[in-house]
Amino acid sequence: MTIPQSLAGAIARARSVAVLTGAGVSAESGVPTFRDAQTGLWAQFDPQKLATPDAFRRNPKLVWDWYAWRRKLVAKAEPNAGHRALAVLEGRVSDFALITQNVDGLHRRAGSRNVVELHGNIGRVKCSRENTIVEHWTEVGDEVPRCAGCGALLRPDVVWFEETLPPDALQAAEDAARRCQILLVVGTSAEVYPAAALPAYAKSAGATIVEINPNPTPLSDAADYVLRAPAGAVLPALVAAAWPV
Ligand code: BV8
Repeated sequence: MTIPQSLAGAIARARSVAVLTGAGVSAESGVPTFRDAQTGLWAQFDPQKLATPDAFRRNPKLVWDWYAWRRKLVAKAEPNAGHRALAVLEGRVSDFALITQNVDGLHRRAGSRNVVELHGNIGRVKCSRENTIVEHWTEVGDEVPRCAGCGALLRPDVVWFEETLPPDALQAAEDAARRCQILLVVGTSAEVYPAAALPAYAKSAGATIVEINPNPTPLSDAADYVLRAPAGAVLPALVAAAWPV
């Protein structure tokens, strides 16, 4: 993967870098992206129709089982070279922020520390009424487990469509987008808001926008650099080009 010298030099000199990742950065870890066709039992379902409060209200068991299936997939997945390169990059840049739309926790498992999880984390479960995080729960037969405190159904601690993002996370992401000199946008179809608005904030603040994605997205035309290849190949090459050994 050849990295333009001008980009490698800009990365090496940058004081402040932000990264926005989507499901594509976990694709090479075997975690299906949101728009990949789902497999097996879930092939018949559209994730955007399942990841909603209404779906959970109408059929809590179906939604609970979908997340249990994805949780098992994520537990078996390992961070890939792209995740690891971002952890290395964090150590090389004085002001670094990793903003992710992913709920799989793979950035932290790869060693990234300043991770802003815009859409929550599939590994966490909370009470659907009190929003308190529940560490342990018992699954009784086919029932969706309930909160020991108030009896309400438990649910994954993720942000569904039509739900607002955690205000602190969104604020941290917007601040990072506005202050960075370079924004890497990796593995996202750039269609889900308000995350998809972040590159515009960075661009209007004068940042260099770099899209890393094998496919075009609505962001491609606005990007200063478009690296049309998988994140697992591009990100390690970017770090190697910026800091040649
Ligand atoms: C909200 C958690 C206020 C759950 C997810 C304008 C402003 C504000 C809101 C809206 C708006 N317009 C519409 C909305 C509503 C909605 C929205 O954006 N809809 C879209 C579909 C138009 N937004 C919301 O509802 C948000 N809430 O704004 O609250 C509000 C309140 C009421 C009414 C309206 C607004 C909440 C959004 C969060 C939803 N939750 N996830 C879960 O995971 O189960 S989003 C979910 O989809 C994922 O988390 C992910 O973030 C997103 C999918 O996006 P990607 O990550 O980009 O994944 P995708 O599969 O699409 O693309 C993968 C890309 O990777 C592809 O481009 C592919 O080419 C690339 N790729 C593949 N392989 C590789 C690769 N790239 C690199 N390397 C590879 N190897």
